Amino acid sequence: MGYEYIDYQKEPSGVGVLTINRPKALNALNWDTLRDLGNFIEKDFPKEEIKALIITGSGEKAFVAGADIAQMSEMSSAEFKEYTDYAHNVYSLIENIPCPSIAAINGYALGGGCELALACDIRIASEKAKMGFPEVKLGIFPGWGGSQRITRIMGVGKAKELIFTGEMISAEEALRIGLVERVVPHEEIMSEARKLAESIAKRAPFAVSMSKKAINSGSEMDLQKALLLEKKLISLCFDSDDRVEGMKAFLEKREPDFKGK
Ligand code: DAK
Repeated sequence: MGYEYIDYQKEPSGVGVLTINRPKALNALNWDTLRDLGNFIEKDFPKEEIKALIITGSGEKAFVAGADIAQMSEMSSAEFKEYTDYAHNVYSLIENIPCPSIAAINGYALGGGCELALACDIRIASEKAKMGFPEVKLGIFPGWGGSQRITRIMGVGKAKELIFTGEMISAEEALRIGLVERVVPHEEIMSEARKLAESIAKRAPFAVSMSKKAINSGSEMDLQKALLLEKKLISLCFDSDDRVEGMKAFLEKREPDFKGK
């Protein structure tokens, strides 16, 4: 695949591990890194094969320390708009991959890095992680989907407190306010993320994917429309080979052999 700033590995369990790899700058997303991430997700991510994707950062200190401030400071308004449009698109692509995504937050997740974690379905943080939106210290605000995704995840009041102050919070505080789902010892971040990904990978992939769609799309609709969507998607699951296999395996008291269709 030949990417300079990301690594990707598929594991035998059907879990993919995507690592943002620019540790010298705490994995800050400059144009090249963002482009590698975008090209990979759009063109090379083997979505038919992968049952859960873990996204993490390279090195001991950071998940992603945000957009690249040095590069941003030199941009014209037009370049800044292009950078933002591109980032919006990449984060939406990540949010909408068919399988669940897990952010394994192994250190700083700031600004655009915290927004990347918010575009994932589930967030697990190392106890050493620090999260926040320092953008207002730089004269901008979280504009890669952050100001919108965070309010949907943890409510308007806390989102405003984090965004208006620009303060970093600890992993424990992130857990308390619902910004992450779990906090684990630093050295166990990848093993815990893998354990979670592998437990998802064992389930019926089509059903997991449809449940993601029902939750993501349904949460943007009024309840009646969302219930109609749920009915449509559950019917698709009922007609799948995996549903036949899952129920048959239960009755035969054996493990199911799901094919993802
Ligand atoms: N950009 C570029 N380089 C960065 C960086 C970043 N975000 N974060 C860290 N680095 C670099 C440092 O400059 C340093 O490089 P050298 O000096 O070694 O060459 C190296 O990484 C190590 O960092 P430090 O020496 O600073 O490490 P410390 O442990 O002392 O501090 C830190 C770690 C994470 C507290 C600190 O590095 C820091 O505060 N970093 C900046 C974090 C930040 O402010 N992130 C948010 C970036 S703004 C938009 C909307 C939003 C956005 C973009 C557009 N639109 C609406 C258009 C997104 C904005 C952001 O994400």
